[in-house]
Amino acid sequence: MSVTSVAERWVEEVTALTQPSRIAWCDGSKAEYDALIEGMLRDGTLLGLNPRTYPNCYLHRSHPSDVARTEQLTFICSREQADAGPTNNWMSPAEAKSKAGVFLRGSMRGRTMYVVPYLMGPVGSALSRVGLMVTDSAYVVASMHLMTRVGQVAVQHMRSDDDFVAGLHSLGDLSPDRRLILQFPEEKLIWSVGSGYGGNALLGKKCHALRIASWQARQEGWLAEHMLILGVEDPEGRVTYLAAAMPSASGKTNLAMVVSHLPGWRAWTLGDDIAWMHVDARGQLRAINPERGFFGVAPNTSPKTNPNATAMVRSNTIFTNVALTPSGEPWWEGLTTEPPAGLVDWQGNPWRPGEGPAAHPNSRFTVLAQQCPSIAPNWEDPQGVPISGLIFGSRRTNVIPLVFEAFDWKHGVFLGSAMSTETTAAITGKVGVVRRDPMAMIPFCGYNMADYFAHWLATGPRLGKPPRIFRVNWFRRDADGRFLWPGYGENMRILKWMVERIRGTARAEETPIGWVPAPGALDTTGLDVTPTRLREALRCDAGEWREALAELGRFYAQFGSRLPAPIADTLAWTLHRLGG
Ligand code: GTP
Ligand code: SPV
Ligand code: MN
Repeated sequence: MSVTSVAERWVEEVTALTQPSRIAWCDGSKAEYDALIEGMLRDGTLLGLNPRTYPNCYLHRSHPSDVARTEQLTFICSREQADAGPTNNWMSPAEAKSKAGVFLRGSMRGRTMYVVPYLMGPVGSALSRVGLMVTDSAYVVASMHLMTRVGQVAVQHMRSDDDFVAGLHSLGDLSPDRRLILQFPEEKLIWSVGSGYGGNALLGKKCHALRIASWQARQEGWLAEHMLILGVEDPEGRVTYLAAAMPSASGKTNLAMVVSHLPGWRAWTLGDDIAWMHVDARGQLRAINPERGFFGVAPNTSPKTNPNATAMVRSNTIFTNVALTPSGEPWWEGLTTEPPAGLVDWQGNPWRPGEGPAAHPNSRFTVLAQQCPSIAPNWEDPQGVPISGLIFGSRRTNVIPLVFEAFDWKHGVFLGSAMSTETTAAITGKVGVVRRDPMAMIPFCGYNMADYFAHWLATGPRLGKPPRIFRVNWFRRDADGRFLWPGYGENMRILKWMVERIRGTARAEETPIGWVPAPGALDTTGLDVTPTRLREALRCDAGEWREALAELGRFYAQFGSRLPAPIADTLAWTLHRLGG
């Protein structure tokens, strides 16, 4: 492995700090992956699953206090606090390094430090970016193999000596009291200590591809977003590409792999979590998926809800914090209607019904994207795919209709900025609390969100034909708490309406908040939803909206004069239309 001198110097620096006993440079080969797995089977980090029904699949149980992202321990360490903005935790670079330095000094003594060069994005793409991470976790390295392109290929994409994001990761003692996830955008640097889980530890994902990349994207004129990418194919074989932002554990993987019940309509998966989008020379918005695999939510993944995911995790998959059956197979709530007898829970204890979930609600699978039956043939196209529509979705029990369309780009950016959602198990803390989550980026935007809204607004006029922008909510409920919309495969009906809107053929009705499907415009052939319930799902209640927008105004207020005027104006205009 040969890297640049700047990279070598940085590795020397972190070696001096963490004092590992061994250093292993990773080349991303299959032999390396197999050796990592071997070692983890030997030391108990991994358990082998049933080789007949789940070949080359493994179970990892993380520390019980390390099962989700910890946002309260995540900081943007820009030089100026104002550049992190009011929605991010901020620490000065000096204070951050001194605090985390205490946990990192000598943290790799007696351990191996793996040096992992990784590429985010397709090979040969001008939009792909390089990272160089060190870690003392073999589980993290094996996960990076599945989630990114590891090895010399990464180094080959550096455009200069220092063209990489440096990431220092150490497990520390896994205590939340000694855990910090630090992003230094001006230094293209990440320090993460005290967690081995997901977005805290796989530094290519949220730390690099969203927090640091969003900072770079603003400077360089592109967008780094928490979005899935999919292609919708109609019965004539024409494919329309859409990207959709939804908060953590709120439906991206499921929508990206949706299986249609509508004859002739099908979806192609290009990504399930992150999209990097740029405006090409013709003014067309194009998206690449910077990742190589999926780190997906296990609970409720079943042959009924997501047959593609169920099929793709039957081999070569690492499961984290799922339950285990007596025959050595993974299990989670929702996989089958009845839990099998003799389950062992996610912590390795015998499980009995009524004891709480057997699998952790944020249990996950890690698997190569190429294993997905619906993976698009062009998912690694270096040019990316042309995006014709953007979707903002969130998890709301009430207020937000099933689907509606923005009037134009500016209004769509407003709708994205106005998003709120109910929290999920993907983050440590209370589940089901409504919080603001503009563009599903509240935990991931690496800079002041007022500037982020401005950046989105400024992107519109650069586009020859701006994508249509839609708002969705699969999670609206009736008075009895039942979902008004069946979701999952039926979401293809919503995608079909969007594609027809983009083509100018679908009918819609104007409301104060946007275009809602006209009666009969949604294809409900063979759908088991009464017209009354569908109307309820699509309803815009002016009173509820006025209340919600008053709260939104208070959220905007914290940005002060940095909030772009078009956002404030659109809020006032919407309130006026709602009779407020
Ligand atoms: P992250 O990987 O955390 O970013 O999550 P994600 O946005 O990819 O969410 P995912 O698709 O994994 O869905 C998370 C949970 O949302 C699943 O366990 C489902 O229970 C639920 N879900 C997804 N789609 C639907 C839907 O259409 N309707 C309903 N009711 N629930 C859904
Ligand atoms: C999310 O929380 O949005 C995830 C999982 O996709 S993690 O990798 O932990 O960020
Ligand atoms: Mn995510």
